[in-house]
Amino acid sequence: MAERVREASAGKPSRLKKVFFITSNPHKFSEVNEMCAGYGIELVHLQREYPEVRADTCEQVASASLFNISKTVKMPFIIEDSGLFIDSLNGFPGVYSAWVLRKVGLDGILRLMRGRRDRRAHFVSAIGYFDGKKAHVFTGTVDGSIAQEIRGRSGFGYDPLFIPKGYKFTFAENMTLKQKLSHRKKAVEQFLKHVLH
Ligand code: ITT
Repeated sequence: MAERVREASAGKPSRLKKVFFITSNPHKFSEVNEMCAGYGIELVHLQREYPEVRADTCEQVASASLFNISKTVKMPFIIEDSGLFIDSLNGFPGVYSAWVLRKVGLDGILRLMRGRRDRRAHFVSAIGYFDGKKAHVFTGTVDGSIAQEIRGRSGFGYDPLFIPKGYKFTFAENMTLKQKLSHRKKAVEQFLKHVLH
């Protein structure tokens, strides 16, 4: 991992604050990169997976990942752990969101939700930031509900099922809404506030 960071950073100008974003998910990278644009941060994508611990919350997963990765990577980097928590399923799929989507897909979630009147859910994003010395975690959440069927084609993951509270469209039907309200946007705002203080 440390070797890859060194390779990725070789020969780049250093006027902007350079922060690596270690994630296997290109959608996460492009969303966060867009949000950081214009704030003097050069986000460099390091597209790779890293082992995640089992825990109940995204904050705990992000903290443990920061701790583990910072044993070998000493340059500033962020990681993000996120997930969809459905109230009537006791928070499932939660921290297992990526795995569950791969295994059962959006249809699997809709099957689990069949006949349920309480469709409330929320997304959580926990951004872990290692500044070269210390670890920090910033979180954001957005409340909403699970649609009755798959709606929209934009975005990624559970976007076609998630209707933010107070609106009628899913995130996948209205990306402007997602850019304005998302859990990730709120976590990135906290991160930027810290970095730019
Ligand atoms: P990395 O761990 O490599 O960053 P990942 O996709 O495996 O990538 P997570 O373990 O944090 O990331 O899983 C989060 C999953 O939650 C993600 O794969 C989506 O299925 C879902 N998710 C998170 N944020 C989302 C969003 O903004 N819109 C839709 N689904 C989202």
